[in-house]
Amino acid sequence: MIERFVSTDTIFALASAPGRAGVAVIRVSGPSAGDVLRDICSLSALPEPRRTIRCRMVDPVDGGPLDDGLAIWFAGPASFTGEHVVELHIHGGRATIEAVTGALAALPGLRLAEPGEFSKRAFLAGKIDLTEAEAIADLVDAGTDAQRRQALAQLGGGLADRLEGWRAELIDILAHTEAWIDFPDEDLPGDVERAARARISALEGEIRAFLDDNRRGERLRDGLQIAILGAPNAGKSSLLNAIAAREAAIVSATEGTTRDVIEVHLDLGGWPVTIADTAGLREAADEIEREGVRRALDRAGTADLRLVVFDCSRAPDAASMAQLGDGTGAVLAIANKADLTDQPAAEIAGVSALGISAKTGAGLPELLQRLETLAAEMMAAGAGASGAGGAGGAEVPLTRLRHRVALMDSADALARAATAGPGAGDSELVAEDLRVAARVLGRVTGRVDVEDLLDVIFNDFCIGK
Ligand SMILES: Nc1nc2c(ncn2[C@@H]2O[C@H](COP(=O)(O)OP(=O)(O)OP(=O)(O)O)[C@@H](O)[C@H]2O)c(=O)[nH]1
Ligand SMILES: [Mg+2]
Repeated sequence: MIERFVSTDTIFALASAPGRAGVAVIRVSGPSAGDVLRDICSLSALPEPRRTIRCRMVDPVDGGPLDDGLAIWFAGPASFTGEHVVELHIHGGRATIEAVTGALAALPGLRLAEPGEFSKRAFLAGKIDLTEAEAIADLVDAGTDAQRRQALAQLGGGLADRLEGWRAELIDILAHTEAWIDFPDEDLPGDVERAARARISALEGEIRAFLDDNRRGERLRDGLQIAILGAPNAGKSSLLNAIAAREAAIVSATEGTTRDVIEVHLDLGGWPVTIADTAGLREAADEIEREGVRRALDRAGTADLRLVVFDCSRAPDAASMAQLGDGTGAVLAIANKADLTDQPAAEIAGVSALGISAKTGAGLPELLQRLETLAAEMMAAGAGASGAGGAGGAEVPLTRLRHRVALMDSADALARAATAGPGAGDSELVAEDLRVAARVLGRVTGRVDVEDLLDVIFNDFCIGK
């Protein structure tokens, strides 16, 4: 268990995005937050907590006017960080923000917060667990509705509850196992051991089933990665531009036009998608194009979905056919330039192809619909979610590799525990494996030794990064 943390310094930061806006919010947290509020708003006493007050703000050092705004007092521990917190709602102009933050920085004991420091203090005060802290960062970063819903469900404890449930079950099994270690001769019935092993196996199965989720939560958080591949001049860049509805990539009749990977981020019916246009696949003569082809193949290897584009007025090329037929991952064959032929291929190398014309836009709505369906299949939470708009209340999947690795370690430890031989000596090993399994689960939510993780997790949080 982490020792509860009491900070001695008071931190402040702009909580809203930097730049020009109607309103900006500055948060102050720490022991002297109340003094800051009294001084900056010239109050003789602290206002009622959680009530907005109108406030003519002045520089506490020289009394100069700062702004006319609003302030809210949150008396600790009933605040986000568990400390005394003040929110100042000021006009969102750059000069006003600079004047107020400058005045705060000049006060003794106050300093600018580090990235993620408010959330870190909230975690250390026991207000939120690590998965909830991560959910706050995801909510701030959510660019599509499905991402927002996933982050909100995680913030509501959807993931933490499941993990803590497993940990509680493990601790209970451990208590029984320890009983059989401590009293081996006390004639503990064999069925106690058998029952414990059955529970261990059942838990391992449950965790493995949860892990077998096609990485949907991580995909939704990161966005589905789609790579456009194909021979030079097949119309890959034209397709990217048609999907993005803008001239994102250069199109020309010269083969080998695209060399770098060009990415476009899209919201497809609520699902976040990154589409990457790549260099045409061929034995390139010059060094730059060769590097482009290498990058294209790299993308092909990491993409969640590959769109392999063919010019249907020409014979399919071997490199693109190889992409279709390599048997790995999801692929969609696209027969482009349907406007040039009366009979666009309905099938290429045994894979059914979607006929489109990037030039005229024919077939594009069908392609977009297909992509949206595939995106939903690859990112929607388990049964019950009916698309980006219907994921509310659905189970919360794993959203980070950190969670996945911990669950895999936990399941492996349980597998060892379930299969260790009978006997008192082995019971010790079983108990040790159960402790390992419980510990790695506890690290996901932050219930046990996570000091080494905190900087890694919270430094990643930053508004407007
Ligand atoms: N008729 C017709 N021409 C197309 C279509 N799509 C692309 N083109 C043309 O085909 C040529 C190549 O298009 P690009 O989109 O640059 O092809 P690419 O696959 O990106 O080519 P590289 O970047 O060289 O690999 C251009 O002259 C386009 O105008 C289409 O659907 N119909
Ligand atoms: Mg191109």
